[in-house]
Amino acid sequence: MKIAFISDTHLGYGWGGPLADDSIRQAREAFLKAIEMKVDFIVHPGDVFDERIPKPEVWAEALRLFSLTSMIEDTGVKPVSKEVSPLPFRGIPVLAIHGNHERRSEGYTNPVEALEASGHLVYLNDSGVTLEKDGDRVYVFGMGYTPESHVLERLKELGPKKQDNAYNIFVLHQNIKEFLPEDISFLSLNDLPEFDLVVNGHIHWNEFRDMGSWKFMMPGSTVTTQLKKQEASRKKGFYVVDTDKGKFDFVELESSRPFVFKELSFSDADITDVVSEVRDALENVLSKEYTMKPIVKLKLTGSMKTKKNVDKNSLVRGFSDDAIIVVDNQLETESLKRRIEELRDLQTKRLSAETLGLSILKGELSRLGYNGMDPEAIFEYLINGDIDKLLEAMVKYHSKSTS
Ligand SMILES: [Mn+2]
Repeated sequence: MKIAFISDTHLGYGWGGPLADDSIRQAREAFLKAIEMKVDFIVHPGDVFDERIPKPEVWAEALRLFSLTSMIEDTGVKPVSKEVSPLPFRGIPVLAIHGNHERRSEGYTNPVEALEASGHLVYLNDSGVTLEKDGDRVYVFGMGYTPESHVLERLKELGPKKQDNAYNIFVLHQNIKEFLPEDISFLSLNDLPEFDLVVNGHIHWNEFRDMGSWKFMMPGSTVTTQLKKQEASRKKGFYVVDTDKGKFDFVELESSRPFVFKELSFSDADITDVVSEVRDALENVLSKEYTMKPIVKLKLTGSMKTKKNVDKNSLVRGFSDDAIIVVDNQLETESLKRRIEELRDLQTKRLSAETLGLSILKGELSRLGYNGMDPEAIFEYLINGDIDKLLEAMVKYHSKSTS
């Protein structure tokens, strides 16, 4: 069978800001290309949405997107089990797991589940489904995002088993040490179940590895959101796998916004050196032609002679009409000024009140040295006003971890 793997669409990313259309336009191109290539079904390894509670405007775009696949002729792929709803099998079926961006605590409905309820996809919530077409069978097992500290335990609990006489695919949405060692990671390639194909979301650039008896693949995101260095050197797109021919093709998107990453390092520099070097770099980057306004990320590292604050406005003045400029200033500066800049940066990224609130809560918890329950779970209870539920969950968490 021919399968498209489209990941981390982050629908609604940057909503209300200059990047608002990117996630929708780029996901749409991926879906339309997959339809054109006549794939038998689509797998989405998580982060369908950018937020756990998307705005109705984002919902409308998402529903339009997922309707594209159901408005065409059936591919003939059917679930083997009668218990699976027939609704997502109109046109091209879509299977999906939840990512960290849409994961919600127990007792709440996440937006991927809501898409299943409306008949747009099959939600693999730590479960598997067998699909069949013309006697060919593919088994897909999905494990939704699990907080990294629990992932090894969860994987052991689930113990996903391959099926006989089927092509076996395992889908997850986690960090993996080999690719992002600087982030919190507990999982390495060796911990993964050796299904014929293992597909991971979460990491936003594409990778393919032949592991001998099995293959490992990451489609990356369809939209630039993490602004990591590796994202700048690789094209956005998705994978199409032909299980009969053993072919793994990466399909590039044409509508993706250009992203340039530049790191400038200084040692004992004057503020004037910093300003002029940054401006030279911007001038150089922007002397090239782009299909649309690029995102330019400047990472400043090293030290300055005097601990003086670098004013972002003086760095980017005159360039901000031609590019979306993000300055990651890691030069030594006074901590209060840096905190103000952090807040300003959050504002310019136009984060929603929710994301802003969560990042403030995370900061405060880490300042207090609290490293118990997942801050995202705590936040979820708080915004829903479920204080009793939160206390209950905390008591449960801490009694479990001390016993
Ligand atoms: Mn993601």
